[in-house]
Amino acid sequence: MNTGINMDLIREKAAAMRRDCLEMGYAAGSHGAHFGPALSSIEIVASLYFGIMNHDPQNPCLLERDRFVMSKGHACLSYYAALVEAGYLSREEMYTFKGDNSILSGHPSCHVEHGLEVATGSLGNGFAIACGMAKAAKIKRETHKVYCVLGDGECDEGVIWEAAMNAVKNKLDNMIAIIDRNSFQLAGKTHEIMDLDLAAIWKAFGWDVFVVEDGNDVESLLAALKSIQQSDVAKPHLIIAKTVKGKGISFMENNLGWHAAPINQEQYEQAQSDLELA
Ligand SMILES: Cc1ncc(C[n+]2csc(CCOP(=O)(O)OP(=O)(O)O)c2C)c(N)n1
Repeated sequence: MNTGINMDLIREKAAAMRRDCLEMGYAAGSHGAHFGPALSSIEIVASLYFGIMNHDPQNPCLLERDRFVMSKGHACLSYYAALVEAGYLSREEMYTFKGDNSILSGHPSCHVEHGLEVATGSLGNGFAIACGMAKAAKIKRETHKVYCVLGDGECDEGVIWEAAMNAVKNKLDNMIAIIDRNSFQLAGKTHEIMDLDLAAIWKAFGWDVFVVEDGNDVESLLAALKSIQQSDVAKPHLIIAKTVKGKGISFMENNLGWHAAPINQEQYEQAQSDLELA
């Protein structure tokens, strides 16, 4: 359970999570991995798991636990890495990523006993499910929160906006969405594919919107997340966190070629030394 916020701990966990992502992606061999989308989201996921969320790895099914949904399911490496660092998954399990019979598939499947709440990967659906979970909590008068990470390109999906409207109608102030605004999607730069003013649109839909200029900075993220925790605004909350796709590994940063790819030994060694230096 979280009793207070330790910024150094979150930074240490974030650094460990980056190394875990690299290890898992390398272990997946020719299957490759979505390195870029995971690396941009590391500080967001680390801040939630090690600074904000009420959860207990010893009791993964605790009714009062805050729920986490990785709606951009292809970025599951950062989610799995947080679960490893928190103790929901063993290191042995970590190295089974994408292997036969592994619970750690290329997109998350549902294994609540390991902290995996919701199967995601079809973009937009995770967010809609998260809004449904927040509504269910309201109906049952449960006090936990639902935290959901989504991609900026994911906001092109129609289901996002159906769920966003519904969340406002139902005053789901227990719903906190965080957009990993890395400005890239699968096939190009997000603004070239669909040039959306995300802050303006989400505000127009009725959400309580925060913009974090450096979403790879733990302190900035925590400031926004803490003010949401203390807020009495009867609206669902959204953080738009501006991040760097591939953050932390020099040749992956802002490089669309690393949205998803296998990594060879030479690249792995370069990435290792980047992460050691970071
Ligand atoms: C419904 C649906 N359509 C298409 C895809 C294929 N797809 C996987 S990742 C991706 C891009 C997502 O971009 P973004 O949300 O910006 O996330 P990023 O990878 O940049 O973090 C797409 C289109 C999908 N997973 N689901």
